Amino acid sequence: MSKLERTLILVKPDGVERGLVGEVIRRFESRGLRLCGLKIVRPEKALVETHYAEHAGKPFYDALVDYLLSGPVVAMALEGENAIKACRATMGVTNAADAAPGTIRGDYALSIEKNIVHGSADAESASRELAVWFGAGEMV
Ligand code: IDP
Ligand code: MG
Repeated sequence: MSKLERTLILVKPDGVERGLVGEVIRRFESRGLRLCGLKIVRPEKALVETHYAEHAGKPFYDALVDYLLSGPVVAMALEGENAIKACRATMGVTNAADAAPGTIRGDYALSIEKNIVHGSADAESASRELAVWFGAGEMV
């Protein structure tokens, strides 16, 4: 069934540092997703901890928070039919070493940690994460 959805995508600090912001946006826009929010931020630690609350306590959690704090992050809200699943497919799987060529992670990353992009996993995460990164009035 097709659903009009919004999802949160982040270009993580490694993606920004490597100049991949335009490439990431191009891939999502080419797929037919519409930008409805876009900004570059140096997030506070508390924001990153809220964003990644589901991973608190895992062995990689502290390194993950440090990674998100290591440089500017580009946050975007994307809208389209089945946007959440479509964006995850365009990104490729978490471990970039396993990500298929043609996906963002499969074309630009090799590691499970530094993997260029974040995308919301499901509808509940998407609405929670969009509210973490975008204030009222920051999306069109
Ligand atoms: P996702 O980004 O594909 O949704 P999650 O399992 O939600 O993957 O993990 C969030 C992020 O945490 C990953 O994108 C990656 O940066 C990091 N991460 C996940 N698993 C590991 C791990 O086993 N070691 C190191 N970092 C990890
Ligand atoms: Mg996730």
